[in-house]
Amino acid sequence: MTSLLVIIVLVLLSVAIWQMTKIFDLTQVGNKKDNSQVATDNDNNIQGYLMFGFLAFLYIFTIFGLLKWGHLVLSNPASEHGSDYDNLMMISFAIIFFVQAITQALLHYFAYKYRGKQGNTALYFADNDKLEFIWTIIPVIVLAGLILYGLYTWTNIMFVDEDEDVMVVELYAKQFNWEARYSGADNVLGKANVRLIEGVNTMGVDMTDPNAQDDISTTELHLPKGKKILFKLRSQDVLHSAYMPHFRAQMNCVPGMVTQFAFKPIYTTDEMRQDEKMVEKVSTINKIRAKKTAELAAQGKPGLDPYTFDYLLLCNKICGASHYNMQMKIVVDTPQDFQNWLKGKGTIAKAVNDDKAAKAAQNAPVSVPAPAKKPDTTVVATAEATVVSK
Ligand SMILES: [Cu+2]
Repeated sequence: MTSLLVIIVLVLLSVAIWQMTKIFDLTQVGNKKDNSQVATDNDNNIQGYLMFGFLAFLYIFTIFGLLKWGHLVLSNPASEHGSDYDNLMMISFAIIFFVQAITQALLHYFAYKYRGKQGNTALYFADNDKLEFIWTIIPVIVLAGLILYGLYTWTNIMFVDEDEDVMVVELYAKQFNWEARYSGADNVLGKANVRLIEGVNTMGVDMTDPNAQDDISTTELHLPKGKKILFKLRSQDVLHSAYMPHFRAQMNCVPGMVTQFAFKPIYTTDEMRQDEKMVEKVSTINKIRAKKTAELAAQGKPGLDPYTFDYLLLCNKICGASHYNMQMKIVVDTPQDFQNWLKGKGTIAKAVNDDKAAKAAQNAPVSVPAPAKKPDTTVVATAEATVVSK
């Protein structure tokens, strides 16, 4: 409501200023020698100089932005391929900055040089093959180089060696959270289908598949340092995107198909917390939080907890109302800590069986026949059918 009022006030203010300038123009009618709408040399000179003003604004804002916000970019990638990815981005940025610095200067300089002048006529200039060849061939070479380098980097990142010892983990996206499934000792994920989702089997794992028997589902993603992880990605409902910025990894999760991405984590969560740049970033965040806490305390409200760094899996596709909060904590452990963590987790098969047993126990009294009578086979059969269908 407040923003609507602000917008209305701003619109009314602009109308008022516009009307005032018209009144001012009317008061000047008698004084002006030239009241035509055709630009004079003086007007064109002003426009020409304004071109340089705009050019200066572009350069100053770019440099200011880099100095003020440049430190906000993520540093030190936490995956093996991360530095290749960062190099590709830095080279692309360097080329873009270099080319834009030159072309913008030329564009604005020529706009100034060939500004309108009284009596000037346009020169008819058909073409110049040499000039056209130069301005075509240079971008062709630069872009082809960049594209080839990009393809080479992408292929390297996406390549998963069949013989390499990778750990298969599934990430299951749904509105609005994530689940992870570890493939267990056989390192093969059991089949899964959205139609099989029922009760505790929240990922729709096919419990008749032998490969599914040792699968483990978790709501926190733990990864062992130094081991290549092959992520298999699925979605339960709409398009999501698994985004792990610190590992420079992102892949869409598409309903009805399995996508994949692999990377090797190279720093544990603890190591990343001690990284110089990360320490700096965390202390900046905590300074902001401390300031906010002081403000909240003044209003008698509880303050904010200090921030501690954690890797995150985020959703990077706008998938609905709570998309902004669709995240899962990632912990990179040492291989030993990872094994200890995983050991404590029960399999999905066990959870499903326990659930079945609990439900069967609840239904059991119904199926117990009265001792004196002949066993009522229809009731037993119905109870069995109920258990089977679960
Ligand atoms: Cu999402």
